[in-house]
Amino acid sequence: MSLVFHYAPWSSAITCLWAIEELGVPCERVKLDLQAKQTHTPEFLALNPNGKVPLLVHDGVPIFESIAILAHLGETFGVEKKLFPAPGIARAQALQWLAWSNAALRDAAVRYMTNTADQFPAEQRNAKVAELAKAETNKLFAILDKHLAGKQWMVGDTFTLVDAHVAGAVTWISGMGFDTKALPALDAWLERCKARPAFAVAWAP
Ligand SMILES: N[C@@H](CCC(=O)N[C@@H](CS)C(=O)NCC(=O)O)C(=O)O
Repeated sequence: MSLVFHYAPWSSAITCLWAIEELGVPCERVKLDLQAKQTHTPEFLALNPNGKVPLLVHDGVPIFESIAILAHLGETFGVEKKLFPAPGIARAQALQWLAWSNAALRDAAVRYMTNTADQFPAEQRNAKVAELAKAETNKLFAILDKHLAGKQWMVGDTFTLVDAHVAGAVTWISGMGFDTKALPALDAWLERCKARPAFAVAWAP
């Protein structure tokens, strides 16, 4: 069995890196420099035509999109280790929160970032779009806080890779100035997630 994982620090790949650490599976890691356009070489584009990380190559077969990678790693290596639910209702809930994290939460936060951050040309930024994206992100944080009220983890009674993925998104979004302190259940859960040794490894520069 061979696993090769392509990533860049502080990118969408970090939650998959966190998952690989939690699972403890042997996996070659290839660190790429996004500024140097290392995801746009012909060799990389042949594996992922989108030119983006994360990318997992499992026994020679490339898999892109963080949710697909995370779910694949979870169902292949995580069920016995209780890091991913077995097929059934809990598995559906896991997929539900993974999809929500990317399609709703990250999407709103990316819209906020691209309409506020200096790295994007001023003439392409729109203050109204940024305001709406900020409100949406805060609304989604409130939904997460409500879901976590009275719970330790996102799905079931133990930490799973779903916690890693969603907490990874929340950590990144918090870095843009979104405060979690007024959301007690979310904030306490985030601290529990960040206390895991794998978090520090995944977020290293
Ligand atoms: N929806 C994708 C997002 C992937 C993505 O946007 N990756 C960015 C880093 S956060 C990237 O590799 N950008 C490099 C580029 O576009 O040149 C996922 O979740 O895997």
